[in-house]
This record gives sequence, structure tokens and C-alpha cells, in this order.
Amino acid sequence: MSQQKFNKTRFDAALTRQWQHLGLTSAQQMTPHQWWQALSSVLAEMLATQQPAPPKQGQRHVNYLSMEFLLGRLTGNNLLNLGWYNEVQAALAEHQIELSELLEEEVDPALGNGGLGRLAACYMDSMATVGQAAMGHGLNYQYGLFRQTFTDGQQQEAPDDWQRDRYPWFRHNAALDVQVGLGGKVKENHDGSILWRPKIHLKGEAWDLPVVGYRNGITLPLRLWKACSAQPFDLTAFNNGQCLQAEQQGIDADKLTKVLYPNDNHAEGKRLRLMQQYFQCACAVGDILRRHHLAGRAIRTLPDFEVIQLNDTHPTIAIPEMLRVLLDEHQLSWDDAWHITSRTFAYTNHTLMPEALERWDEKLVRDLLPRHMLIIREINRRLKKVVKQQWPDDKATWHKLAVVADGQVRMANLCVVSCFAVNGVAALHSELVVKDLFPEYHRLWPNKFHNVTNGITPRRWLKQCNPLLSTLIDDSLQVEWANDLDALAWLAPFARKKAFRQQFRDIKQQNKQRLTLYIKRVTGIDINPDALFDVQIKRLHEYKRQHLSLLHMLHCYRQLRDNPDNPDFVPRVFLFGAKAAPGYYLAKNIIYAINKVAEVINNDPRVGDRLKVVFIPDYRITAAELMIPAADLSEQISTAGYEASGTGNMKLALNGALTIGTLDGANVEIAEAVGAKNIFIFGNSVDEVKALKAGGYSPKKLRKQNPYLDGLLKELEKGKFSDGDKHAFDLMLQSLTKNGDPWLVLADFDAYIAAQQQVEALWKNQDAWTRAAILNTAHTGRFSSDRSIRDYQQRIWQTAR
Ligand code: DL6
Repeated sequence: MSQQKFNKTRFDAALTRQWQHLGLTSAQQMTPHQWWQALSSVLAEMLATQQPAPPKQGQRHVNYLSMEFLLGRLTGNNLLNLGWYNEVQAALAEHQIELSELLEEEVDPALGNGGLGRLAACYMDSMATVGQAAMGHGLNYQYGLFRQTFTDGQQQEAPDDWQRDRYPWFRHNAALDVQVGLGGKVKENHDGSILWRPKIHLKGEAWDLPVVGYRNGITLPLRLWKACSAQPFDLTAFNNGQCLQAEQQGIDADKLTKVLYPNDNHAEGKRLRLMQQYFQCACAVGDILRRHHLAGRAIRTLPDFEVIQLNDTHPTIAIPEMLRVLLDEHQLSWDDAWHITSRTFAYTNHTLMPEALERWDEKLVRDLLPRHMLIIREINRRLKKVVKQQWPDDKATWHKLAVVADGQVRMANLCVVSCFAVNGVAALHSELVVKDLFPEYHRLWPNKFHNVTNGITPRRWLKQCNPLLSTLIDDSLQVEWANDLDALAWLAPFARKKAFRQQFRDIKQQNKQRLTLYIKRVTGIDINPDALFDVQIKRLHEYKRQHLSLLHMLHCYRQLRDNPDNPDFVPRVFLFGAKAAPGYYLAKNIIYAINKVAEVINNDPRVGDRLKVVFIPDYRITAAELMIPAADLSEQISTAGYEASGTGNMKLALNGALTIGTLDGANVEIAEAVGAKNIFIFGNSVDEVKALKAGGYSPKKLRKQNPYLDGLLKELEKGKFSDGDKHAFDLMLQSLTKNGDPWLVLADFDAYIAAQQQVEALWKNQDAWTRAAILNTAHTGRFSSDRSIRDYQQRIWQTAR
């Protein structure tokens, strides 16, 4: 496939139709928002002729199932991938319209929580770019991730109505509607076959977004399913005068895809969530089988042509759904249905944390999906035989491995048992998946387990968000690197050139100035663009330890107060971006604490512009695109063993930020790639964390032994930053001390401060700092999501049919 050329005549004609459609007499009459709508609609129309790549010889078509796709704005990204940016810019200039301003009109489609959802978006982009035949399946939520504001430092949440009904990139195809049942009863027929009579019938509508490959003429569909009632309007009820009741079914069905659950790394056993999961899976499975059938292929050949990749356990219910269709509708035997299913599904694990591993009450599953529960029980029954053979009379092992136990269905176990491949998302994480999470399964099926280290798309996360650096790379390397990120290695020798270092530094400075203006606009705070920009952007979670940064902030503040005229003090701006799940009160308390400390520091005249703390509200993709190119220091300070991979760490390093981090997730591989001199690694390792916990770690004792740290904590406890309120930060402080400091924040404090001192020492030598920053950009090519997709192809998708 080759790049589609921009057709100016077609563009102009389609644009004219847009304003005529609005009843206007000229393009000039359109508001900026209408211009963005019109432009996006025109591009979507022009794209409609691009074809999804047919699978190459021997390639399976990939169905990527994810409850979340955190896309970010599409219009600018699509233009860049199409290679039409300059032409469209020129065409709009004829109307005195500035393209970059129009692009600001788009509301981010925020249909995900964080890393997992953004990864799904990067993988779609990369599958389109490397020419992997694929389709994404997700949900078309009416409300994306909540909008965040702060009132007196406290997080407030508001619904995110992203106006899906007027989103110009959507294409709805009514011919693809799927019927979905829920609830009801199962009945066994005389011949032993099972009949499921659902109580509720829903309709799934397919709404497609185009995912554009990088300048290769390929577009892949991201199919987002929207729930509607199968019978939206009850005419009889209406005729009987029951006007509201007549709409009732439609209203209830609508609820299903109304809102994204705002949890990251946390599973909530809510009924509506299971309904959402099943709805998505039933739509996807129905769609995949329909396509297979339409291609004239026998059902038994499904695994030869299709693979279904599960993005975490959220879409696991697709497995019993596939079995149900094969058993009940295609009337296959269990063995045949199992043979097909277990060669089609693959599972990616994204977390080891027990609170994020999904378990559903058996009763709830039976209630909503009675036929599926029978199938799950049958999987469990057959598994028991295998386990008993390997571990006779070992009840504890069986209890651990069972899919159904203690009245609960364990989705991760169901995945491992039913899928042909299981992968973790970074080398360390995959090792822990085998060693700590699933050692017995690994013993049973050693070849099932793989690693695929996560990646990020360089199109959005360098080319689009950092145009100045991209141009410098273009000019220096004179090669196409955006779809061949390993080419960045050729930048390494440039790090030795003084003039290049100066250019690199100037670009960082301009990006910092751009962010400074944004911060002034959204928060009113003035920051010093010459200060070190210390950036921590990710979901707010205890294991990610934003509160360790908070302690460092207190340390910096103390240093300034103790020695106000210290000429060696390195000016620093702490920049945070993070949303906390609305029901996660401890995380919200950490946000509150950071904001309250910020208030005091930012208004202390002794501090001036040497220290500032800014919590940028409503962190989202668009904000990330401004923060990442401006960062000097990337904070990746999770407790070792808990961050499966991280992908923000990759984006920041690629854009020339130096990482301060623990040996956790993909930090380990970033350290290998950039070299020990160009990264600041600190803190307890995974084994040390385990040993500390096993050895009765006591934060109280640690406080006693560390009067300096104790003093910092006391300032918080005494209400120094909360207008005298001694209980303002109780949730956070109790966790740190009384409740045993489960994330070892205090245990890593000294090492963290020492590492920050190394950061300051290097910062004082700007030339050496810039050299290290360039080497970060040069050596992070392996974290392209194109490489991850190729790994999936080689290690997973092209195996086990
Ligand atoms: O793999 C994507 C992303 C990782 O980079 C993060 O380290 C990990 O925390 C995140 N995991 C989840 C877990 N799922 N849930 N719920 O979001 O995945």
C-alpha cells in the first residue's frame, strides 16, 4: 500500500458541501467550531475510500478487545499520518483560517482511564502503520473520563460530555447491528442441548473511527459499540396513553454505554460494569463470526484467520460467549468448540495487584448470564482433572488455580486456562507474572507465557507533540524515523557536537515557554521557564507514590527556609497531572495535600520563583502533549514490583527528559537502553521490597531513626500547610505511619533525596545535562509501539493455530 495523495479539488468540493449543508452562503460564515467540524467531516469522507489492509500471506486478522481506548484528539493526528498537514494548512489559508487554531476546537475523546487505554490507542496506530490487518473493539461511551477541577485544593468531578453524537469522525453502519441478550433462564432440551432465553434484548450499534497508518494508505477501523434498545419504542404503550413508558426500554438500554467507569488498576464488582463487559464482548464476537462466515469460511478454521487479543481481563467474558455460540448456535461438541476458542484467544496481563484482578460474584454472573455460568463451571470441572493429575490430593493448589471458588469467578484464571498465550507488558513484569502470580500455571503450560514490552507511537508522542525537536531530527538525520524509531540511534554522535547541544537545549526551552503560557492561562500561576521542570504525570495511586514527591517538595522548601541565600539552590518547578478515581479517598487526599503545600510554597515571598508547585487540572492527552516536550525530569518512582510497565516513562525519555526512577516496570529496560549515566535509579528493588515486608518493616521505627524525615511529616501533622487543621491529611499520613506504609514511601525517602541531589549536580552542568538528554532521545527507539506490534506478531499472533 502507498500513501494516498491529497486531492485539492475533492477537498474544496467537500468543504463547500459542508457549509451549504449548514444553510450558510459562504465558508466565512462558519464559527471556529463549525470549521473544525467541517474539516474533520471532509477528511473522514476522503478517508472512507482507504481500505483496511487485507491480511498478508499467513497473517491472522487481529481483533483487539479493550474496554478503553484513550485516543486524544484525532483531526491533527490523522492529518499528520496522512501526510496532508501542509496541503490542508495551505487550503485553509485561502479562507484566512489558521489550521493550528482550528485543531484546538476538538474535545479529546477520553474513553479510557490511563496507561491501559492509551496503550490500546497506540497499538491501533502501530497496527495500521506496520500493516497488521486488525480491528479494535470497544465501547462508545457517552461520557468519557470525568473532568477534574480543584476547589480549595480538593478534586471535583464533572461529567465529560464529549458530544459523541456530533463527532465528525464517526461512521455508523446500521448493517452491522448485533443483537445481545441478558438475564433470563436456561432450559435443557430432551436431546441435552441447552436453550438460553434472555429476559432483556439489546441492540449493539457499530460506530467506527478510522485509525490512519503512517503514510501508507492503510486505515483500520476502531469499532465502538453503542447500546440501544432492540425495540426502542413501544407503540402499544404509547397508544394506551403511557407516553413515558413507551420509551422505557430505549432509556434503560442507553444506560449501558453512558459512562466509562473511572477506575484504574482497581476492579469494582458492579452489575452495570459486568453488563458493559458482556455487551461489548457479545457485539465483538458476533461481528467477528459474521465476518468469518461472510468470507465463506468454515467455523472450524476460525483460529487460522482470526486472533482475539484481550486487553486485560475486562473482556474475558468473550471466551464463554464464543463457546456459547459455538455450542448452542453452531451445535459443535465441547471438544471442537474448545479447540477453536482456545486457539483464538490471547490475554495480556497489565497488573499484579490483587485489587485490580477481577473477580465476579458467581450469583451475579448466573443472574445476568446463566448460560455463560454453566460454561464457566464446565471449564472449571475439566480444569480440575488436569490439576488433580499434576498435583494429586493438593487442595490448596486446586483452590488457587480454580476458575470458580469461594462463590466467585476469577477472570484472570479463566483467561490463563482458556487462552493460547499470556503476556506481561515489560520484562520484569512478565517475569513476576510467571514467578509470583501464575507459577503453577506456568508449570502446567510453560510455552504459553511471553513478554511483550509496551510501546508508544512516535507519531503522536514525538512528531505531533514536539514539532521543533522533530524538525531538528529530520534536518540532522535526513531519514524517515517516524516509522523506524531505531533510526534515532544515529543521533548519539550528535550529542558530542556543541552546536547541536545548543539547538537541542533551545528547543527544550521553547517547549518550556509554551507550557509556561498554558499554565498561566489555566491556573494563573507564573513559573520560571529557566527552572528545572520536574514532571509527574500519571493516575493518582498510592503505589505510584506522588506523596514521595510531596516529601521531596517539603525537603526543598525546608532547604530554602534554612538557607535562603544559598546560591547553589537549583530552581525547580514541580508539575503534577493526575486524576484520582472519585471513590478513592486516600488518593484524593494526596491531591489535596499537594495542592495545600503548593499554596503555601507558591505564596511565600522568601521563595520567589526558585520553587513552585503546580497541579495542572484535568490532566488528559492534550495536556500531556504540552507537558512531555517541556519536561526536564521524569518522575517514575513507584514501589518496585507494582508498576507493570508505565508508558509515560517512555514518552518523557523520548522527548529528552531524564528519568529519576525505581527499578520497576519498563524503567529497567529504559535504564539498559540509555545507560546508567543518563538516568537516576534509586530505592529498594523488588527483592528488597519483599524482604522488607517479610521482615516486619516498621515506618514508626524508621521515623524515630530519621529525625529529619520525622520533622517534615510533623509539619504536615501540625497543620502548617492546612491553616492549622491537624486532620486535613489524616488519610495520607495514617497510611504512611499508623497503617504500616504499605508502599514503602518512607523506606525510600533517603535514597530518593540522594538521587535528587545527583539530579541537581548534573543540572548545574547544563552541557552535560543536555548530552544526557540527547542520549535519552537517541536510545529510546526500541520503545516504539511498532516494535511492540512486531513482537506480538512474532511471539503470539503467528503461533498456535
Ligand atoms: O500496560 C499498560 C499499563 C501499564 O503501563 C501500567 O504500568 C499498568 O499499571 C496499567 N495497568 C492497568 C491495570 N488494569 N486495570 N484495571 O491499568 O497498564
